[in-house]
Order: sequence, then C-alpha cells, then structure tokens
Amino acid sequence: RQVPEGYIYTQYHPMEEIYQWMTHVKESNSELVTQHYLGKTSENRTMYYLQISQPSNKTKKIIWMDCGIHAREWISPAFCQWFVKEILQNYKSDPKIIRFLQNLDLYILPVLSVDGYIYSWEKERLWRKNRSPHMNGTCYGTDLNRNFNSSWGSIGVSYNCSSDIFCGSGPESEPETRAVAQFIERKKEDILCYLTIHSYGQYILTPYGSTTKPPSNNEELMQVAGKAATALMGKYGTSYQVGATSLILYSNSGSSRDWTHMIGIPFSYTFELRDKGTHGFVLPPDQIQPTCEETMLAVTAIIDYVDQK
Ligand code: ING
Ligand code: ZN
Repeated sequence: RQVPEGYIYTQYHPMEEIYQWMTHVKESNSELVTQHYLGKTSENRTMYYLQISQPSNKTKKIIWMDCGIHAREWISPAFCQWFVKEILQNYKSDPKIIRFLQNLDLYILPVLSVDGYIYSWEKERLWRKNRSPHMNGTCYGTDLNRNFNSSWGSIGVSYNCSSDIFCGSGPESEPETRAVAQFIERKKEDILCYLTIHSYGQYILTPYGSTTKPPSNNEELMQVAGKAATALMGKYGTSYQVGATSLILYSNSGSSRDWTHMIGIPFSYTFELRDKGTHGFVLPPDQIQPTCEETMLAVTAIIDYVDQK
C-alpha cells in the first residue's frame, strides 16, 4: 500500500496520530521516503521531517516545506500530509511529479510547533506559539515566526511574553527555531525553494516582511507566485492575493521566510490558506479536501517552475 491503511486525510489529526502516520508512510514507502530527526522542542518532544527522494546518482536540489509553525492553523499540517499522500499516490503516473523528482528532493516538516499543536488540541484551540516558559513560568510561548534571525525584534513584534507575537529573548532563542535554522543553514546551497504554510487569509506572500524594499529577484518571485495563484483558482475559483508581506499586509520581523531569502534561498514563499475570516483558524473539516486540492496545484506550479528553470 502507498498510504496508511484507513488514514483519513479529510479530518484533522492529533499529534500522536501524525507521528504514527509518519512512521507508517516511511515504512510502506521505503524506496522513496525516509524519516529524519530534526531536533527537540522546548518540552523535549522530537521533531521529524520526511524526505522524498527518487533514488539516483545525481545530486539534486531541495524543496523544503514546513507546516504548523503556528499551533492553531490546523489546515497547515493537514496540507503537508495531503501533499505527501498525493506525491506517493502519483509519483509513478503523473508526468509532472515524475519529472521534478528526477531533479529535486522534497523535505517536508509536517508540524514545526509540536508542543503548541498539542496544546491547541488539548487545552486552548486558538493557541498560536510554542510552549517555552518565560518569567519563571508566569507566561508561555514564543511566536516562532518572529524568532528567526532576520531583523529580529525590529518591527511587528512584542517583547511581552504574554503577547501572541512575542519574539523571544533573542534571535533563535527557541529550540524549534534553532532546529529548523541550523538544518537549513547547513543545506542552503542546495535548497532552491522554501515554502512555509500558514492560515488564514488566502495569500501567497513574498519577501520581505521586515522591509518594503523589494528583494533582488522580486520580479521573478512575483511572476511565479502569480502562476501559482492562477493554478489554484483553476480548481474551485478560490481567489488568492499575491505580494510582499510588508506591502499587502503589515510589517513583521523575524519570519522564517525573510530569513531563508536573506541567506540566499531564492524562492521563499509564505502561503496563507483558506479562508478569508468566516471560520478563520477553525476551518471546518469539509474544507480540508478542497483547500488541499487547490493548494496542491499552486505548490506544484512553483515546484515545476523551479525545476524547469
Ligand atoms: N501569518 C504570518 C504571521 O506570522 C504574516 C505571516 C506576517 C502575515 C505579517 C501578515 C503579516 O503573522 C499568520 N497567519 O500567522
Ligand atoms: Zn501563521
């Protein structure tokens, strides 16, 4: 079997089931999928990523995608799982997937803020941050998307640990941030594309958040994001806005996407999935399938472009 027996992709899953899903996926697709240790969370849980690689002698570039940097954005881990399922179901038959897997390896981190995700399931549905203790345990959590070393602490953050956008005590103060940043730093020469999946709002966001100054490859970044939004709309007519975070939303510093672009990963994008606020973070399960189907088209459009380039 290509995918776990009976795993239901049209429901949200608690962390325990996502761990089991990862184990099952790598065991039942051992020719294509490996599971790797990335690091530990602040509550000492293990972060794993999946690597999808078609065996070959040639050196390949990497597409990195992370989901669940924010705990309450449940559609995001659901999409990472959907993405892996789709690749595994179609890598022998879909010409596009066959083609890009000849040149590219896919690295997928299904849940970045593991502790936060569990906390959102068990204690507080709308929890956003990780779960690191601050001020002698009087407040908890750092916004991991304000904790990267890209103009850290300069704009669109809070230094108050009870805030949802608390940027931490310093750049990469959080073990989850360090795990991701150290890995990406080590592999950066080979990573062509960095995708980070959030909700909600229906945006494909380009660098930067911390400055309105456009990146050097802005024209191409925007053009490719436009292609992705067009592909996405083709499925169910869902409309996405494309542009620099600082220009179409508001400024923020310390985001993972700004950092990956700054260290030289040319195609660095943030996705904000459905919806536009009707349900917000609590997107009903009946929207998982359509959201994932349309997002799949956008993500594969980007991967296809960077592969053909
Ligand atoms: N949005 C991201 C956040 O970290 C972002 C990205 C940044 C959007 C700044 C808009 C402005 O806030 C979510 N939904 O987490
Ligand atoms: Zn988010």
